[in-house]
Amino acid sequence: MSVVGIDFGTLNTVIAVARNRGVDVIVNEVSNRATPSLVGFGPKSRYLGEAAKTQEISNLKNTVGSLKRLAGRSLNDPDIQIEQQYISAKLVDVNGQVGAEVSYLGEKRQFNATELVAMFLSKIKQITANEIKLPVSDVVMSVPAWFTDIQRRSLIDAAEIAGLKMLRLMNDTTAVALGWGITKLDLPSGDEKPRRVAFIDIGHSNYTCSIVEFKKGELAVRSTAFDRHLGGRNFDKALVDHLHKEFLGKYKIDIATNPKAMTRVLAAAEKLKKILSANQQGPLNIESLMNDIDVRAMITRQEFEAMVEPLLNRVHVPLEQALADAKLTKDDIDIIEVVGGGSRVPAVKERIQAFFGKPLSFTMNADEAVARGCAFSCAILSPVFKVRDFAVQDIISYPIEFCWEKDADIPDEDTSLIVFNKGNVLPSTKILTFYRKQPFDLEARYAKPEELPGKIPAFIGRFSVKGVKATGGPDDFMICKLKARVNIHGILNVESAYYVEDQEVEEEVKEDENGEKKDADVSIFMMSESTPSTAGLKKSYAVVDAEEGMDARQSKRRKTRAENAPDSLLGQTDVDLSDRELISESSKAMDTDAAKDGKPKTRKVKKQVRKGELPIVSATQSLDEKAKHAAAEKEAAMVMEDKLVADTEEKKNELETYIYDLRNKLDDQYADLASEEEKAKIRAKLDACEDWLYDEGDDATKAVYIAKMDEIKALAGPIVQRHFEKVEAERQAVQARIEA
Ligand code: ATP
Ligand code: K
Ligand code: MG
Repeated sequence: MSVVGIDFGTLNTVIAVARNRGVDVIVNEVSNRATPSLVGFGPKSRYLGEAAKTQEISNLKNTVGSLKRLAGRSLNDPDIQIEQQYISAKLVDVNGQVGAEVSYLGEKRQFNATELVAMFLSKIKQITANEIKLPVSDVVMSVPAWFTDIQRRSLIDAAEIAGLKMLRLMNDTTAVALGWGITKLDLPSGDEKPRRVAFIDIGHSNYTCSIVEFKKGELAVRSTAFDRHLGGRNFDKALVDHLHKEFLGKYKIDIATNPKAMTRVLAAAEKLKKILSANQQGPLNIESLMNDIDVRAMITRQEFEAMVEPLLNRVHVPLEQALADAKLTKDDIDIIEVVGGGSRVPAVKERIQAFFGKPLSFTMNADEAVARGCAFSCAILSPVFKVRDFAVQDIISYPIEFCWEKDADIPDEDTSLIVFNKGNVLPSTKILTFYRKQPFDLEARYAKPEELPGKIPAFIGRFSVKGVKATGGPDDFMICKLKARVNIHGILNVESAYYVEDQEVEEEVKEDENGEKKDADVSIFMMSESTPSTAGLKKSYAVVDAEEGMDARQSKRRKTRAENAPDSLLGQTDVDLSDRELISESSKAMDTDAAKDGKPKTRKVKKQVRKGELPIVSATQSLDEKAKHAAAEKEAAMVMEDKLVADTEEKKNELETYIYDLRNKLDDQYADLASEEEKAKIRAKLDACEDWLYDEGDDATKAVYIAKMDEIKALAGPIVQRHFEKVEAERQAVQARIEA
């Protein structure tokens, strides 16, 4: 079982694996430590990763990049218009999600963003499996903190389509923070002031700053702020815009009219940008860019910085926001760690340093820190790997509210409530209480749509609570409890619902091994505040915080606890931590009849006793199982097809090489071992095969190449045998001489 971390970048993807002695970044099939995040399509197969990059210039219309930024988005989103500037394939609408239209296997085909991401992840899976020689399933993958529910669901669907099990989608900077913290042995403990680190990641397309507090064995993200549209590619674009104008004047060519020229200038601009990170000036030369014209330019760092001044002026914004959200000042930050390829621009570093007024740290590998952090997270979450426990507590990026229809029986009921605020810890579970006589629906949505990227709709999901009916009791309402959870991926679900009844019970007060009050009836839940009295019903709901803290430890603890959890009155055993925590919380507030004479302590409490489950029908933005299954089969078929094409190509190459080799050997080591007649016959066969290869045999099947090879081998067999015998005889002669 493997433990894998994936930094799925806009430009490059980095894979890290946990091995016995630590975490290593692995190389792909051409020994690169990062793989281009690109998929391409050809007449016979797909080109994924490096192959897509190699083909890019000659296959622009069928090459798609910026994959993660397409996931879960729609074509009419203004953000997607921005992406189209960086993507050479045509973006189209595919059943509501953006996708690409390409020519594949000689046909026009459309693939949606989830499918495109799945294709790339399936390549990442292959690269990893080839390198570590183990099957790959469990992964932790990075995601920008600003990704919403629908974007995250798309990435998880894509991973599943590719046959990967997502243990966690982890925010980029949180992954960096984990990688930083897990290796530190001197973190503050107990009541000491936590160590505060600002993690800054500037990638190819986006820029994030998280402020994170560390203590021994744990980290808590305090705030995360971002610029969704600031990264290396914006700097490249500034250079391209400049060169566009310069070439118009100097060479009278308009690169904007020629996609191939544009792509070549973009690639050259990126190279020039990197040169300018280390030098005061740099050249740009492109031969025969357009209309047979060679272009050249020389740009100084100063000129470059003037071009990107508007971008540099945005650098301080997320930093300020992150401090404000964390309610901290610059002086509270102990360390500023900077990662991401985009941070290598000297002027960017200068702006960040000027903002904080202190030196920056570059102790982490700028290109690999995210992937390494993800691999650590995967190791922590994986049941098969032992790693120092380190708890990771992240936060929610946008407030989430629930809305429902007014119940006619409850006159002054509200119809919406913000359940998860921005900055709420993640993962987190909250219990919602409703008083109802019949089944009802509720909708979850982002409370501030204007904060969402582009035009992402506020809608998150619709949840129908079934099985609700009038109780026939004094107030006739069923008290319905809904468990809403933002999970470890940052995705919202209503995970379960049940109903309770008010009862007075006497119970023993026990202490469990953690010194925590253990409640026998874990199904019983008491609200600590605003408990509506069923008599004078005022408010129809109450939300009680059941926040979970440190996910890593708890996700393990959770398993054992669920197993050990005593059966409830109804015999349900699937009680999760949040309930238990709630109970211990609310129990504290209760009176206990603590007998001092050694008799068991008991207390009389009014409790809501769990009476039964309520079925929930969820409509979220994940693919349903059937669609996911179909997509997975489609992907698996394409993987097989690609493999067949690759194998065929390999057999063809083998045949070509064999022809060439044999022809040489006939003049060399086989020369004296065959008659002229035999040799002439084989040569004729080789010539015929070669002619065939360059003609109709150029595009034959694997079986045909193998058959051709066998035909030649049959002809050459006797000679090869004679050669073998000759070599063997010589060997024996040498052996005999040694033994004599
Ligand atoms: P994102 O995080 O935005 O999704 P990513 O993870 O793919 O994207 P990175 O790999 O962190 O991005 O960074 C890639 C960017 O860094 C590119 O724009 C690249 O040109 C830029 N970059 C890399 N090296 C240098 C350098 N020496 N000087 C300037 N820029 C550089
Ligand atoms: K990356
Ligand atoms: Mg990145």
